[in-house]
Amino acid sequence: MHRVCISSTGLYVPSEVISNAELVIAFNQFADLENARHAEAIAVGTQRAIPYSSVEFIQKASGIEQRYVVEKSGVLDPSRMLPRLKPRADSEISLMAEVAVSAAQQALAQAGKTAADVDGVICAAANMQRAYPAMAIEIQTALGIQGFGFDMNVACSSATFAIQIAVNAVQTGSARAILVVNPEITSPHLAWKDRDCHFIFGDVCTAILIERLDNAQAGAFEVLGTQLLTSFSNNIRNNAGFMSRCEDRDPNDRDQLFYQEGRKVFKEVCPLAAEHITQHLAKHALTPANVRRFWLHQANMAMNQLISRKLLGRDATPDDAPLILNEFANTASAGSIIAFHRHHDDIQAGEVGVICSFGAGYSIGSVLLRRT
Ligand code: CO8
Repeated sequence: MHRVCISSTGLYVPSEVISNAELVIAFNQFADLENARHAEAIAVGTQRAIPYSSVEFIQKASGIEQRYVVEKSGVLDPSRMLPRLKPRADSEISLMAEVAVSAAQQALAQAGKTAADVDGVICAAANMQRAYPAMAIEIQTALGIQGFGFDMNVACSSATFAIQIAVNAVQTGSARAILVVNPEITSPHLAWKDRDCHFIFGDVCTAILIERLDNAQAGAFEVLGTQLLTSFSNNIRNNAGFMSRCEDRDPNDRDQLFYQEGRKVFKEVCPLAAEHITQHLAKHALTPANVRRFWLHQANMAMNQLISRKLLGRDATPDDAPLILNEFANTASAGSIIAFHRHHDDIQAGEVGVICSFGAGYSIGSVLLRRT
């Protein structure tokens, strides 16, 4: 069995940013338009007026200050409220593949590796652009990697679950190195017309190079172990799928996009995640106090504070558990990887850290790392 490490990461950030203020202005204009259009029904009480969103609520409830998106003009157009994406011909690279190639090339360069050193690509994300051919195969080919590629989706835990698969493959020798890419283009799946969730998500792509420790540069993060958990819940859902049109559904039905019971998710997932991490550490004769840094999933600031408090028995500092969601919002499975990407340089040789994701499914994945 080979020892395995995360040798590098890469991050693609879209060039367009939407601040909370811009988002709320567009939403409130949309609410005015809709309420004027349905004024009669609202007056007689057969329809409810759409209430305004507010910057103060968003900031306080989530900690999110802005989000990057692949296209903002369509999102901020109150008569549209979704990104405007140009259709691409089959002969052109698709959007998810393009952003994944960018993040992957960064990861390869950072590790001093080329496509010839890699045997496989796993494209792991909460939403895939199409059913087939697999996004990963297009990414693999665009990067010039000989070997294999496949897609997988475990919502916000897609990245950590893919890390476990990649680690197993490298450990047993079926691959020398695997690139895990997480093109989280969430904006097309977000209900921008729903004030309960219109502020939650942003677009981004992360890449992670997993390889044999004996092939990696000094300073790589050895994977000491991975642990996955799933438990079915309807509290975070998206019913869009290939059967929707056979059900004679309106493609604009609310359940064809992301929807959730945010409060229930908060209450149920926080204890599960804290318990999961504690159990995982115990298997390695460690406790949360032995951990130098937690790179947690980035859905909600208060959620991360609560999980850290359960783990450490005190409030976590930004050094214990850095937050990136103020800048990026929730980027589904990429969130904990962005936190790692941005905040690992100061970890010393021998120190231990934990990447942990949690989200729809429910799904929880933790990756225990030690710097070499
Ligand atoms: N502006 C002003 N008021 C608002 C707004 C708004 N934008 N939104 C809601 N309110 C109101 C509500 O209507 C409610 O009013 P009232 O008390 O009169 O009913 C009040 O504010 C309080 O609302 P909530 O109870 O909903 O507020 P919370 O404090 O619970 O905060 C959160 C809402 C931020 C959503 C919070 O519950 C949360 O973060 N929960 C955790 C959610 C979570 O982590 N979900 C994970 C989802 S991600 C995932 O798993 C991956 C999915 C795949 C990606 C899909 C990509 C699109």
